[in-house]
Amino acid sequence: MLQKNFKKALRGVIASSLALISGSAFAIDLNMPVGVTPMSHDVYDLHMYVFWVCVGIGIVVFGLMLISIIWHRKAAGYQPAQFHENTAIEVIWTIIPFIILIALAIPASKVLVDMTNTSDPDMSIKIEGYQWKWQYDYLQNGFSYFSTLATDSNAASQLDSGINPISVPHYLRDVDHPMVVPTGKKIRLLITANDVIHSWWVEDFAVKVDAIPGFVNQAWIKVDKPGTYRGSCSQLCGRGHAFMPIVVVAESWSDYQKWVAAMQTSHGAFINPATLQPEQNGSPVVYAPAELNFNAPTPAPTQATATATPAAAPSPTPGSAAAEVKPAGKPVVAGKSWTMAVAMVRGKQVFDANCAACHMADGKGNPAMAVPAIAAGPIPNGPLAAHISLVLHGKGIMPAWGNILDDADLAAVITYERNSFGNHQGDLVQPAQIKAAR
Ligand code: HEC
Ligand SMILES: [Cu+2]
Repeated sequence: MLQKNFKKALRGVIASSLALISGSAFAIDLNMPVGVTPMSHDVYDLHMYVFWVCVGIGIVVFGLMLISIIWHRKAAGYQPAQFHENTAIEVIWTIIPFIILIALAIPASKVLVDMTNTSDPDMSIKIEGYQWKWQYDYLQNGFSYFSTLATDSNAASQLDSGINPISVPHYLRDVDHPMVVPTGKKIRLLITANDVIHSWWVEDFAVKVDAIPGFVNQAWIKVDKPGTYRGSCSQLCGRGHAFMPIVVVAESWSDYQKWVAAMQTSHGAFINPATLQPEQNGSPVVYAPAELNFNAPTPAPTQATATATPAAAPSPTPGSAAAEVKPAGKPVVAGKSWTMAVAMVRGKQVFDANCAACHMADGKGNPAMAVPAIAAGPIPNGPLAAHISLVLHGKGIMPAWGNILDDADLAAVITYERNSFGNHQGDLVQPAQIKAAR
């Protein structure tokens, strides 16, 4: 019986492996990818060079062995030659490997030195790892944003979601807001982490650099051709390690500039709530220009609208990147006040990106993890000050969001919690209130 089951299982495994091979594996290169940056080309060339040196050594060594074993075998009557303690041979087989090692070390060191040469970049992007997402900070442009797992991947990855991951394009390899870079420019990456060690790895760039709290590691890229490049965190960083993919969109300098301008405009629009009155023209408010679609250069699937969860936020335009743009260190937003509609839209996005993992998208909490519900919860329906304080400072496994989100995001998410999931507190929290409560 057991044997029968085992055979059946084995047949299944073999059949599915064969299907895999015949389906796609021939399309999969067995070699390492050539990549799209000068660094990745150098790494690839180095790899090929070392590979051919190894092939040469293999041919010589196994060739000699084969000749001895097959043609000079004892059974064929050969007498072994005697060259014990032959100085000449010993010197030769010491010198040859030594020369080979030098011949490998010189080009390898050259590539290594090039890799660390981050001097004189055209621009710098700070990349910060969080449990479990990435933050991209465009240092010269004054904005930053979080890049979290795409909502369709997230939904499919939930226990008993009933969604077949195979039906999700780029399952666990897609994000809501990719990192966007221009092609043909030298970009310095400053890589660090906020909580535990992560590692930023994009194969096509030949960049795999540890993100360590308190240290800033460096790498650089110069992407040859426009496209979407995918990577992942490559340092086991906790429960959500598999759920913090990396997506980099490379586009031409002019497209990139348009994107930057859109980010800045939307950010500017955001801090001026007067332009965002939902009542204007009687039409539903559009919080971000259409071209602000983060996935713009790749008209490919899903993500532009992925944040459009069917929940009850009054937002017809979920692509509103504006909502997650942070005012890089400058508390521009803090002095301004905003309207309920603006706060609620942004609050929903902040909630879905940061809080839904534990409190669930429907606000019902997760009893298995001892995460309380926001719906009808005592704190979201109690005094505001206690609510703000809990979110700012955390408690137990509830993170201290004061260190992670800015005043505007916090004000928005707290407003959202107090007025969603059946809670009707009616308060509209202003960024200034968060600032005061810090
Ligand atoms: C890692 C899981 C986790 C995440 C992510 C998380 N929370 Fe919590 N949260 C908790 C836990 C656990 C508690 C219960 C804390 C306690 O009382 O010990 C909690 C409690 C709360 C409460 C009090 C609920 C009540 O009535 O008791 C609020 C409000 C809250 N969280 C807001 C947020 C907000 C806002 C975010 C996102 C910015 C967030 N949480 C993200 C785990 C999480
Ligand atoms: Cu990680």
